[in-house]
Amino acid sequence: MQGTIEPDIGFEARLPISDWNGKYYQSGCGGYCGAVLADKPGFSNTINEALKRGYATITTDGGHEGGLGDASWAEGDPVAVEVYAHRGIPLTYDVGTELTRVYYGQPPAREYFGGCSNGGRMAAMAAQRYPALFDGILGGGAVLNLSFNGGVYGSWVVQVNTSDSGERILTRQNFAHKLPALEAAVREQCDASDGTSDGVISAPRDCDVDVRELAACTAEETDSCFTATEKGVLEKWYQGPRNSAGEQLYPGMPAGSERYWQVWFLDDQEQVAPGNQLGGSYAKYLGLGADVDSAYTAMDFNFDRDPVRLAASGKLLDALDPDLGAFRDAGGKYLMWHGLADPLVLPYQSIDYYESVAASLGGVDAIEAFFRLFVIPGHGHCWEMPSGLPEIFDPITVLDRWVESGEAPERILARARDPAVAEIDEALLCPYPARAVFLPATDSATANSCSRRH
Ligand SMILES: [Ca+2]
Repeated sequence: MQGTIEPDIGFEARLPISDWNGKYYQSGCGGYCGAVLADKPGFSNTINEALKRGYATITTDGGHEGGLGDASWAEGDPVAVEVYAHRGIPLTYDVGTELTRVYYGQPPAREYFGGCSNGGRMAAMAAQRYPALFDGILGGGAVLNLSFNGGVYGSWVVQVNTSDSGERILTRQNFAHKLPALEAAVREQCDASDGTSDGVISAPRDCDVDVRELAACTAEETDSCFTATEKGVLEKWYQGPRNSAGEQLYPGMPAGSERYWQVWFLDDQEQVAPGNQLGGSYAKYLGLGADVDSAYTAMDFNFDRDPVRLAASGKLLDALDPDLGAFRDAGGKYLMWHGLADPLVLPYQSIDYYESVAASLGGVDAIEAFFRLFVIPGHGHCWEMPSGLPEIFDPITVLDRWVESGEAPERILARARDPAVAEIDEALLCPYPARAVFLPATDSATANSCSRRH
């Protein structure tokens, strides 16, 4: 069934006609939301995978209509911004659980929330601000620090890839064909930085890519050489945003994330890439608000003056509160994951957040009874395209088993999306700070534990 929840949240609820498992599943929405995507496939801000498993489900448009990369709906509408920030979560919960109760004649026995990207941010908001609502929470690729990831990093990625004459420098047409060679060269540089030369970059933050080592173009430009102009952009992309005093404001593109740039940051002739839309839109409509005029673009963001001006929006929209004590005390379980090669929503914010919760609540040993983070080497942003490494798992089943049994997941078996072209078939994803273990297929029956990590 479809409808609208006050003040203006469009929704679709799908409830099993038979074989209801007695539970409720509420989905988040990605980007700036703006549409009810009830038929979206996979596990990223979707309901059909939960529906197939017998859950009563609901998904929403986040409280407004608009495009995924366009936040113009926020202009002059603080109520819509608050709904998008976090208020939509309990408003949807109240209606979704009531619909379920009326339809089946009994309330759901368990309630879950799941989302990726902005939906992952909503998941964290649910744990932080509404700790009693959900028995279990799934959050992947979460843009926890939305104000800086969107406003600072998003603006930087656009600005340093734009020429003085206003043209985009790296585009899909002129650069996508070079990404495989770039990825291979960066892997060569960074593989061993995590301590193991296994062809996998498992600690991208430990490697500073040196673009001077990349093959230069000489007489003829090929798919595997890089011009000085290209290297200039690459250096800044890997380095990340800095102000004019040279202070680091936010990290840069993860080493190993290159293949995903074509999805998020390389414009083609017809269309601005979604990552470039998202960044410009944050500062204009959410971050700087009434202080900017209608002609404002990402090119206008000032890295000296503007980062502090994002604080008010960050207070509302960022999901960085490390105190999950109320969620823990309510008995909730929180399964978080993040791709280490996510160039859109940098994985370090999930890692840093996990560390902050640990610091706030007695250390990793104390929090892992209710909160676990699984980082996934090679995985990009919410399964946007295959990584070539194991990255497919069923987070709903993992979480549900945790909630029902009380036993936290010690490992998650992930499989490659397309085994025919994958470099490695299977991996054990391990709770942070342990690293994933990559398995030859023949070893999967025997290798069944994550190395101890403390
Ligand atoms: Ca390695």
